[in-house]
Amino acid sequence: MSLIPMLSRVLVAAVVAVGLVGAASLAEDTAVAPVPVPTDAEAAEAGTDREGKLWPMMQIVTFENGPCESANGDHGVCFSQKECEANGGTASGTCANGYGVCCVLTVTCDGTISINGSVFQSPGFPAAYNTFGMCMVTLNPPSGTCQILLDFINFELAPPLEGDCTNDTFVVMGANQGSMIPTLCGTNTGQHLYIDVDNSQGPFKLVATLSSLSFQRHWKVKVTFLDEFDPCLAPNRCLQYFKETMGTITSFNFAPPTATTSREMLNMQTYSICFAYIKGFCDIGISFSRLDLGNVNQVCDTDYVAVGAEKFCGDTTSLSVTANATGPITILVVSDDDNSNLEEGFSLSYTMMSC
Ligand SMILES: *[C@@H]1O[C@H](CO)[C@@H](O)[C@H](O)[C@H]1NC(C)=O
Ligand SMILES: *[C@@H]1O[C@H](CO)[C@@H](O)[C@H](O)[C@H]1NC(C)=O
Ligand SMILES: CC(=O)N[C@H]1CO[C@H](CO)[C@@H](O)[C@@H]1O
Repeated sequence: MSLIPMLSRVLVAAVVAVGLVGAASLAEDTAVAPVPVPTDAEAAEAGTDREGKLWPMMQIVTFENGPCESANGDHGVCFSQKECEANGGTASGTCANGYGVCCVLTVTCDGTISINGSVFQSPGFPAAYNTFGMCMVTLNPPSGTCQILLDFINFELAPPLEGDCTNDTFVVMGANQGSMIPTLCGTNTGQHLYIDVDNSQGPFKLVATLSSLSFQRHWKVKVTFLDEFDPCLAPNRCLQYFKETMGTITSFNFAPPTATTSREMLNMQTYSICFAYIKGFCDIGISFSRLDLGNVNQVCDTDYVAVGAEKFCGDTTSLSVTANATGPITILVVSDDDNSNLEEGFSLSYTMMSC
């Protein structure tokens, strides 16, 4: 698509003068914005025509439709007030130095998402949603979209049973043929997925299929559309992508177990975790605080984590690896269709090391 960001234009009336005709039709949008209002004398001087009438001083303010944080901490998109209303959003707080509103665009079951930064959430969020059946949204990405980023701001579905998502599932449809997007369930708050769609005609859907099991299920998934020039784009075929020099990574459904949830590796996973290349940094130090996956005798066949070409499995709370920087550094995660041992998965922290 383009390098040109989506923009809003707001026509700002600094002085509303008598005799102003047709200003509303000039404007794509108007706002009374906190520009300094001139004194009467200044205004008279600046805006008085020869007949002595006051003319308004109009100014068009342009700002980018970037991400913002709403008054109550939600994720929103910076829009003009009118654009926010036209798109069915809820304005909460301001952005762009007060010229825009932080517009929270939430969509729920049977909705469609076409605006970058919209959120798919369960009805009544954060209350428990206990309606049996399917709750899905259709994604309608702008043309040129080659990747869709899903951020799980909140994600609680019924837990797996021996690694299988037998009760609830969350499925992404429309990814490029051949990319294996894992079926998810359990707790995945804070996780993210990059979905390659550059070679797919869609349809693109996020589908939550909910069992009749009564459960505190609720979710909130932010949808970001990325085009091929986007600096946020992940390398192709990476399900997860980490761009900071340090951070923590866990397997899906690795949250602390509660009375109704369990920390359990999900079955049938094969995905790559990738790291950004940051100037000045070479090797990556990887330190597992938990690795509970596959054979304890270190024969890593169908359940393992591979750092480069080296596979790791077993049951440990301390394991450190240095990933060499020659070529891309990736972590491959693999699990088979059986977790009758209730293996937990993994949690690691990583640090990019200076060259
Ligand atoms: C899923 O549902 C089945 C049938 O209701 C039940 O036996 C099973 O324990 C449930 N699994 C979980 C993880 O709650
Ligand atoms: C969507 O928003 C993100 C920032 O949240 C931005 O990086 C990206 O370029 C936007 N995508 C499009 C297609 O405008
Ligand atoms: C070239 C290089 O940096 N090699 C290192 C790769 O990582 C191992 C540890 O996993 C080191 O022992 C090598 O020196």
